[in-house]
Amino acid sequence: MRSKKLATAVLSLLVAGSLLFAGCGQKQAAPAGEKKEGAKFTLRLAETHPPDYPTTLGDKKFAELVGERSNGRIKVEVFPSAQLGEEKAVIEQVQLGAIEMTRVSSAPLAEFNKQFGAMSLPYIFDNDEHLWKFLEGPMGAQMLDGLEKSKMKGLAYYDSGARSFYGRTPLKSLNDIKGLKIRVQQNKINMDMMSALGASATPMGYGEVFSALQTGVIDAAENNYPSYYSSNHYQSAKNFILDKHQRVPEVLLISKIHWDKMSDDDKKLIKQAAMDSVKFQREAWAKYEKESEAKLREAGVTITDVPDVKPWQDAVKPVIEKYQADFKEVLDAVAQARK
Ligand code: GTR
Repeated sequence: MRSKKLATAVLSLLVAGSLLFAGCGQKQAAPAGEKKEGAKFTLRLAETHPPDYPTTLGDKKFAELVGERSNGRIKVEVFPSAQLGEEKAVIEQVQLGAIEMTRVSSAPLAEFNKQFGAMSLPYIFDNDEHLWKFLEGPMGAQMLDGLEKSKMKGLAYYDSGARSFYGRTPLKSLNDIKGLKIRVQQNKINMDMMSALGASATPMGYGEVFSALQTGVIDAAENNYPSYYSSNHYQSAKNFILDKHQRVPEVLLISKIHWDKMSDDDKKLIKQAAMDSVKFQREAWAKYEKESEAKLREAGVTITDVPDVKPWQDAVKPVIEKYQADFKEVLDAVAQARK
């Protein structure tokens, strides 16, 4: 399904790339400085989810605010449904400046900027409130800025709820996870987490998971209710266990190459619009999370609650221990946000 999309992605990149600076009467990407002083330009924003998904709704809100506040001078064009490629490839393109913006999960970002790996550590956040207190605190901001080292500039965080396991076979307890082949988001912390749980990790792009579950290449995967539902993974993996092992925030970001070409006023406008889109995105998230849960129950998915996550937390302790020193600064801030 996605390989066809990839071909169209390349095509749309070429087309969009040549149109990008059409407003300034240019055919090629402009050299540094070109976007200064009231320049008219377009920013393409790559999104992996479908048009009605809450992160896409956040992207579109951001686009709307940028359009309004710049009186149509700056256009943000959202490309949903992985039209511009899978997350990992998109991040590479953003680093090169071939795609201007994206909304991605912190998990694939970790392979490009080490600090984001901390966001994949299991059970470091107690609940949403704890996560958001951290994200809105000084370390959250520092991590977004720290992306500059990796040729990107982080603008804001979006909500992504909690991730839990789902599989083709009944999942009633931690024991049922053992021995399974589980698809993970592409980073090394997730690989370690699966070993700690006695499962084997299969990293792959999000778009490949549907057919991998269908054909039995993998036994299970993990995600939040909205992704589990909108990706149709529930059709072949009908067993969901609410272990909530991770809360991995979404990040809205822009290529540093393009960021550096903008005037200070435009940078302010873009940063503010991103931050102002967060409230809308979080509301859209809460709504869609409830709706998707209801639709999954209606579709006959078996949902198992985990009233006590302690055995799960104990099982993944070696992962925290392994990375504790690497992520000390972030983990200290996580602990601080708990108070
Ligand atoms: C979703 C996230 C996506 C993608 C996906 C995955 O929750 O919003 O950006 O990272 O998970 O599992 O690959």
